[in-house]
Amino acid sequence: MPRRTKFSRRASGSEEIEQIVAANLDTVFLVSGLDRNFNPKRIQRFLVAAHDSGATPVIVLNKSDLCDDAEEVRQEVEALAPGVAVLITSTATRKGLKALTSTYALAGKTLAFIGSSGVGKSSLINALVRDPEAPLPTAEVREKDSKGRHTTTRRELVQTPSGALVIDTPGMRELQLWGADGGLEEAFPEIRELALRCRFTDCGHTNEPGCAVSVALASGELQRARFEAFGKLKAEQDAKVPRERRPGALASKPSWKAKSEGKIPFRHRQWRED
Ligand SMILES: Nc1nc2c(ncn2[C@@H]2O[C@H](COP(=O)(O)OP(=O)(O)OP(=O)(O)O)[C@@H](O)[C@H]2O)c(=O)[nH]1
Ligand SMILES: [Mg+2]
Ligand SMILES: [Zn+2]
Repeated sequence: MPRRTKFSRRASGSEEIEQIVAANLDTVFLVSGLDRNFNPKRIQRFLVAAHDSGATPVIVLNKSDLCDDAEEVRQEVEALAPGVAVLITSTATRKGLKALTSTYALAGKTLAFIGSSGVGKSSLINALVRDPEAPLPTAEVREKDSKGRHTTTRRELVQTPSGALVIDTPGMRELQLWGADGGLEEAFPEIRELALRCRFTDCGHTNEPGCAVSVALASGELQRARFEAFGKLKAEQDAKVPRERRPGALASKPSWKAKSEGKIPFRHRQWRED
């Protein structure tokens, strides 16, 4: 089937290769464990890739039985992920599993569980699929740091009793951004909104005149931590995502020679049209 959505990352190794983790997803569950695995920066990074995928991201905070105040963590995560649903689950107490089934595991929908090793992706899928005959393998995490043991080693698609298709994926050691399909801007909607009001369409939000982002930072309307997180991911994306993979970009950059011969106009700053 043609790919409608795809969750990609840069394959590990030195070469610039796209690894498509899963395609045609309706929902991508970004799973974290509420044990020592919890890492808000990682969630933010996964969120950018999930927004780029075209599927709807949902953040799953699993192992709530191991956390004294999951609601407090939920609030922290909601602030990192405006507009994204945050679910609190536990395969041990079955908390949140009904919501997962009744809202997302619907007939004809395709879901994938993504996250680092040991967060409980396979355990959650086993709970959804409820097939005691053939459960997906799971294994205990390391005591001292809650690190998983990379138990799932291949991607696998299973069906729930309701008719949803669920993809289990191996735990990711790292997620390097691949695409640049607007996922970063979607993950930081308040910055996107502000940037639309900057005078220059390609404003770098540093010292440009008429920069709405700088004004919002100065007034405290925009949190500096949010802007810095955005800036780091943007720099990574700009450094790693070659121009030709950015949306609307030319397949190859016009050469300096072609430019200087006047065949291709020099790129110049454009005023935003009102
Ligand atoms: N306390 C607690 N343990 C859980 C929960 N969910 C999963 N676990 C345990 O966490 C360990 C890792 O679970 P897995 O399902 O294998 O994790 P995974 O994300 O699939 O890991 P990889 O396949 O290595 O990527 C297992 O020992 C599970 O029993 C939970 O909600 N609470
Ligand atoms: Mg697994
Ligand atoms: Zn600006």
